Amino acid sequence: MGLSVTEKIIAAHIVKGNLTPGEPIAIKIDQTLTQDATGTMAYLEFEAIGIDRVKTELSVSYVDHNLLQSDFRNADDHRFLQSIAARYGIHFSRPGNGICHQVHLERFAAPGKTLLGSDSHTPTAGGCGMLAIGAGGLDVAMAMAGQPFHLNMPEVLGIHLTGELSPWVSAKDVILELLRRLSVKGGVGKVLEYFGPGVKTLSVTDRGAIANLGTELGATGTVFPSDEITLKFLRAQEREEDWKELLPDEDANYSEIIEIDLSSLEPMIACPSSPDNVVKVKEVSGKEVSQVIIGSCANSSLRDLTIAAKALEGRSINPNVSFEINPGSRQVLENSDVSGVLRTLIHAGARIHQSGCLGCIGMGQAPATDTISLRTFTRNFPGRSGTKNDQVYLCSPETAVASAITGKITDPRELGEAPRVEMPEKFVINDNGIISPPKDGANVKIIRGPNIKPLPDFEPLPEELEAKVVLKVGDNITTDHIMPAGSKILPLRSNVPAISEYVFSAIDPDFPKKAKESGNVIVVGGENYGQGSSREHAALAPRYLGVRAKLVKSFARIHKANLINFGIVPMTFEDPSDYDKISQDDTLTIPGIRNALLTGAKTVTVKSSGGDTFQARLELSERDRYILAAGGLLNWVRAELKKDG
Ligand code: MIC
Ligand code: SF4
Repeated sequence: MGLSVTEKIIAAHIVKGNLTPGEPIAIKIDQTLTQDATGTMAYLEFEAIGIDRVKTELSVSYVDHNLLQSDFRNADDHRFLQSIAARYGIHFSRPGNGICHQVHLERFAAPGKTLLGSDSHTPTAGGCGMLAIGAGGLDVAMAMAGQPFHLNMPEVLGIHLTGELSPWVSAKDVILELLRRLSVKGGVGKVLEYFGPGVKTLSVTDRGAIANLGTELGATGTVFPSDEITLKFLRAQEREEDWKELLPDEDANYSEIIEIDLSSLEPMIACPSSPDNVVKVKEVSGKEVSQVIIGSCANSSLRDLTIAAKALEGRSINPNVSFEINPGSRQVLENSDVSGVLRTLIHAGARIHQSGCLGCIGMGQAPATDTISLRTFTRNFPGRSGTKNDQVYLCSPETAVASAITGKITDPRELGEAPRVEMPEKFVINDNGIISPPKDGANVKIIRGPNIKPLPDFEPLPEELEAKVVLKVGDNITTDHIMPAGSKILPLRSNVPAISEYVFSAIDPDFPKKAKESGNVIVVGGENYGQGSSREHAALAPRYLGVRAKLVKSFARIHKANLINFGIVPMTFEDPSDYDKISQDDTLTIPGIRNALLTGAKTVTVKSSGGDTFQARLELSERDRYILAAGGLLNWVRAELKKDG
């Protein structure tokens, strides 16, 4: 039986296990990336491991999230990140140089390699034929220390593309259509691999946009083949030497195949407030909009800015719309200057911002009360924009610009003949925003601001767990619910005691107080618990408040891994209807939980103060179990290192 591209990359990197889906494996990681909001913690963890220099082929630290400097804290973090990068052999991408995923695709992504990033949209680089996976900061720190990455061998879901996109329809519409069909949990445990004749009609930028939003399906990663289109892109980036061909075998076996005829797709839009709440644009057209933003790691490339500019030639922005451009990288910005795209956008009335995540993570750009904001972003979870009861829609740059012109949600096909967009044979390239580390960093002084607090220590798991249900929530709870972001909370990412005061703040502002009063805490939830970001603060901060276990119907992959890393036991209901037997404020007792973990038990008995007894499942590898018993990954690694002398 032939292999898919995903299986070929995994086979070339596997250090433990085999290619059987669902079984635990470990793979060698070639490259890592971090961004500033997760990076400060990841580097503190790397320091705590005690290695002198990173052991990867390439590690890059990006500053793209916390760009707002309303006091010293973010600026201090930037200096910390720059100094620690030089100390340990990491490339540093300066603030304003661009969003990690866009810059990585441009300057570092390489077919056939593995990339682990402390950001959930790391799979964007899969558009360039690599296996790129999002993870918590501690897993990335371990990869920088030369340790393999542990995961369950994913199923490889084949997406067979035929046909060609129609005018005014673009990559974002492909992935929105997939979100419509599969929902935010349709990709859990899977890598999505695209193949078939339609792939050749998509540029690497298009492929990157599709791979980026595979994350919203809950997928472990998205992989495109590496072909002559990939070569063309790498040549335009003056990185031809990084190319190698990587195609699936003719008889590659996919666990399932989904057919998409690109020619049949229409402009699509995700309505508030979930990326899978997708309909055709024409079904919601005519609604008034107050803000339109082209940006984020999904859609802020030169191609995206160019189509917007071409559509705007001879037209102006509607006076009731704030039309904003967040270029994905300085390369995008500089090239749009050279090509005249920038001038057209400015002339038409666009507000041009610096390169970075900005409003995508609530760092400014909050929309006005009770108005619609149309964004080319990745996520529209409730309140993520910074405005209460926000109405954020996600769409393509084509739909965005058409709506900015008319002031209403508009199917871009109404603009008439579609402009042609050509990309340059060679981009203008300038790497002065990326600082290479010195050969020897031993004498580099690490600069720490007063907001950077040491990592808390956590004790091992007790033999029996008695914990209070301080919160019971429903399905599809996101990490934005658990540990919100935004301009007020993000500057606290290097300060666990301070950030923990905001855990679950949008659901129950008293959660931190109640948790601290309760001693041990358990949170009960529904399906796809912890979807969304890779932020380990959504595990670390609750653990700091006393959360010792979570009992839910199902977990999202990265959040479950983060819970394990910080010693919170992830359990699922053996019988999902037992969820209804638990009330908030019940106390749950799990006798012998530690022993159950260490002896490999598949279930534990949970006794509720409400009088019910039921079974909870422990879907964990042997390694996960040791980590949990030790109270978290750092405790376990330190103990292992001691054993090795
Ligand atoms: C996001 O898009 O939610 C973020 C902000 O990029 C997160 C990372 C973080 O919370 O720092 C992600 O996607 O992992
Ligand atoms: Fe940044 Fe938004 Fe992309 Fe997250 S999804 S990396 S916040 S642009």
